[in-house]
Amino acid sequence: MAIKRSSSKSTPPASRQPKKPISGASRVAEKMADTDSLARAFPSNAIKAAEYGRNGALNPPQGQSEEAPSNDVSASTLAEANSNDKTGNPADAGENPNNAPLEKVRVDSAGRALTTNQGVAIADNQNSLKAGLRGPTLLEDFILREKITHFDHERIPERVVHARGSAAHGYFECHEALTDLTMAAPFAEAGKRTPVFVRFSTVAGERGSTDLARDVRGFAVKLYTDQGNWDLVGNNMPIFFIQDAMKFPDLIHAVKPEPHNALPQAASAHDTFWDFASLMPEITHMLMWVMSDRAIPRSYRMMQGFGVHTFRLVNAQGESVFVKFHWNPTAGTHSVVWDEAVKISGADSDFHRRDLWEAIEAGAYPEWELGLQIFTEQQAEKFSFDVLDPTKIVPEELVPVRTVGKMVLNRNPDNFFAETEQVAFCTQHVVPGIDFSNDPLLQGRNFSYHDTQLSRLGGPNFHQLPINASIAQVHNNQRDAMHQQAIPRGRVAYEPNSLGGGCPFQAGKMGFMSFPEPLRDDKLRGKPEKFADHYTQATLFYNSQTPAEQNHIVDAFRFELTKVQTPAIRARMVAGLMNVDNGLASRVAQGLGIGLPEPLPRVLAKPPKPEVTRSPALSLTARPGDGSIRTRCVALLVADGMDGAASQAIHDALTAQGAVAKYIAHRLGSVRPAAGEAIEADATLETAPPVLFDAVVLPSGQAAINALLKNGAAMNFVKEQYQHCKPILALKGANALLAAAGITPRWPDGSADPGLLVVSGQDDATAAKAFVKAIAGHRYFARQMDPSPV
Ligand code: HDE
Repeated sequence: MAIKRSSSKSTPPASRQPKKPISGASRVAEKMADTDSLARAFPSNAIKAAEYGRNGALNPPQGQSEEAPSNDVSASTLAEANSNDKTGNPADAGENPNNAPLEKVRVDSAGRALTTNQGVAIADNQNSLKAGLRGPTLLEDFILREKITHFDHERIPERVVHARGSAAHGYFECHEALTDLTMAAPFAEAGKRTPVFVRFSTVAGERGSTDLARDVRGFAVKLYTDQGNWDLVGNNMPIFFIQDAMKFPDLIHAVKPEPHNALPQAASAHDTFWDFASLMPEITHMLMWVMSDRAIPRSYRMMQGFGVHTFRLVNAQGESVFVKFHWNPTAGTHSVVWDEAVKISGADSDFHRRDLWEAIEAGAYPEWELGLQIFTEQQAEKFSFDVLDPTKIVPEELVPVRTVGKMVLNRNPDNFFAETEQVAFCTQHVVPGIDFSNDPLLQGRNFSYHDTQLSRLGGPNFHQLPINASIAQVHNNQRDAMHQQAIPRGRVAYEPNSLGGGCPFQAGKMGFMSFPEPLRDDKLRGKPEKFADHYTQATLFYNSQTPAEQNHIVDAFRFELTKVQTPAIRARMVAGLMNVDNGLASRVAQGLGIGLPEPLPRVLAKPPKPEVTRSPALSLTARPGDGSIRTRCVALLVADGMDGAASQAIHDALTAQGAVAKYIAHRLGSVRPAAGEAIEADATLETAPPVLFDAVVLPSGQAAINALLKNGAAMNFVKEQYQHCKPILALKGANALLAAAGITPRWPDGSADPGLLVVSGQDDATAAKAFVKAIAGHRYFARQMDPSPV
C-alpha cells in the first residue's frame, strides 16, 4: 500500500462508505469475522527481523498494512453511521482534518450574537445577576463566572527566553532543485513554495519589554513542508555565547534581571552578566557581535538570520554534506545608533513590532534570500577551527554562500496570542533531508525546546494548536493527555497491529532516517582542543568592521562596563579584550578610567593560523540593500508661513518611492503656508520625536523658519537627526536652522557631508532625487565625534 502523504478529499474506498445500520447481533458477528480475517493476513510480525543488525538499521522496511474487509473492523463503534449534527460522518479513510489549512479554525463573528462558551446566547453583557437591583451578586450567575474565570486564566507562562517577539506568515520559494544535496521537501524543485511562519524576538527581556534592547534577535522560521514541519530556529548573529548546552541556564541566569531585585529589564549592562562573561573566554567572539550595531537593528526586516550550528543535508542516496544556513535581507542590513535605541524605547517600545506589521499591511513585504554554505566533512577537518563549535563562523572567503531561494513575509497573523504566542518552535523538528551535526549546543537544544513547550503550552498536545499543526497528515498511536483535540477512530493505538490492518504502519525508508554517522569514541565530558581558541575569530570580526562600526563596539563596551558596579569585573573584561585587539582594549579602558591590565591567560597558547584575517561580509555595510527607500519614515517639519509647494513636492516624491512621509508640527490641525492650500499635520513634535524617523526635511519660508528657530523641540529634532547621522534636507533658507543647531555641512575632515543636503539654486525635483539617494544610504557615521559638538 502506498504511503498517504497529503490530504485527499476523494471518495473513500467502497469498504469505507458508511454502512447502513443492520440488525445488531448479525452486525457484531460480521465484524468479529471480518476482524479475524484481517488479523489472519498478519501471520507474524513481518518486519521484526529487520529491527536487528546494521542492514536493518540502514534499510528500515515499511510496515505491513492491509485494507480491512469492512469499514466496521477499524471503527471504534458500530454505531458510527448514526450521524447527527454533532458527530457528523465517520472519518474518511486515512484523514486527519486537523492538518487542513487554518481556515478551519478562523472565527468571524459578523452578524452573530454574543454567546457563552457553551453557545448559549447572552441576553445582558452589562450586568451581573443580583438579588434585587441593589442586592448582592448571586453565585448562580454562570455567565459572569465563566467570563471572569476565563479572564483569570488568560495568561500562559511566557517563554523563558525570547519572550518578546513578533511574527508573520509567508512563503519560501526555491530557486532551483537541490535534490543532488538534499531530499528536503522545500528544495524539491525550482519555484516550489512552502508556507512559513517566522517569529523575531529579543532574548533577555520579558514579554512586554522594549524592542530596542541591546540584544541578539531570534529569527525562528517554521516551514510547513509537505513532509512535515521543519523549524530553523536561528538568530540574527551566526554564532553563540557558549559551546555546550550545559552552560545555557548559567548564561541566561547571568543576563536576566538579577534575582534579588529583578533589575535590570532587557539589558546585559549589569554585574552578573559581565561577571559570567569575563570568566568564560569562549564568549568573546559573541561579545563582539552583541556589542556591534547588529544588536540594535533598525528593523526586523533589515537584519540577517543564521541557523548558527552546522547542520547536515542528506540526499536520497544517503549522501551527506555539512551546511550553514543564512537569511540575507533584500532591504539590506541596517541599524540604529545606541542613543537612538535608548530614546526609541521611550518613544515607541513596540518600534520593531509596529514596523513589521505596518510594512506588511502596506504591501511592502519583507524578503530574505536563503544562502547555504555547503562543505564536506573532509573540508571541515582541514579548517583551523571546529565546525561543531557554535562560537565559530565559517568565513565566506573559505566557503562561499550559495543563494538557493527567497522567503517573503506577506501576511500578518489574525491574532497575536493564538499564533505568535502559541507557536512552538523546536530545533528537533526536521524533515527527511535535514539532519543534525554533533554540535553540543544543538544537541542540547534538541532536548530543550520540546521540554519547554510542555510547561509553556500545558502538555504534550501543543502540536495540535492550529498554528503548530503541520500541513502534512499526522497519524500515530499517541493518546490522551491534556487538551486532546483529535478524536481517533477505532480501538487500535499500538503498532504492530493486525486489528487495524497494520495502520498506521512504519514508513520504512520513506520516513525520516538519521544519517548513519560512524562514531567510535570514549564516553566522557569535555571539549575538543580546537574549541579552546577563544580569540582568533573575535579579532577577525573586529578587524572586519569599518572604523565607525569599531567605534560603536568600543562605545558599547564602555556603556555596558560603566554600568557594572564591581571594578574587578570591569578590569577582568578589559583583560579579555587585550587578547582580541590592543587598541580596542585600551580605548575601552580609557573610557572606564582604568589602566591596561595584563591580558587574561589564553587556554591555547598557540592557536592555529586562521585562513582569513579580514572578512568584509562581516560588516553591516557589506549589504546596503537594493537602494529602495520603501517604508523609510521621513519627517517634514512644518509651520505657518512655510513654502507649502516646496515641502509638498518633496512629500510627493518620497511617497512615490514608497517612503512614509509625515508632516510634523507643533500642534495638530492645519498649518497655513505663505501661499496655497493648508497642510494638515500628521503628528506633533511631542508624539513623533526624531528617533522615529529615518530622515528629516526642513521647510523653506522665512516665517516658518523663524517659528522653528524659537521652538526648542523643533531645534532638538534637527540636532538629533544630525547626531544620529541621518539624512537631512534643508529647503531654501532652512540652512539657518542648521546653523542655529551648530551644524556645519562638512564632515570633521573638511569634506562635504553627503547626508546633509542644502537646497540653494537647484529645483525641488533635483533636490528630491538627491535626498532619496541619501535616504537609501541610511546613515552618515563620519559625522560622529566624541564628544559630539552638536
Ligand atoms: Fe534557544 N530557546 N536555546 N537558542 N531560542 C528557546 O524555546 C535553548 C539557542 C532561539 O520564537 C526556548 O520555545 C537552549 C541558540 C530562538 O518561539 C528554550 C540553548 C539559538 C528562540 C531555548 C539555546 C537559539 C529560542 C524558550 C543552548 C540560535 C525563540 C522558549 C543549548 C541558533 C523561538 C522556547 C520562538 C527559544 C533553549 C541556544 C535561538 C528554552 C537550551 C544557539 C530564536 O527552549
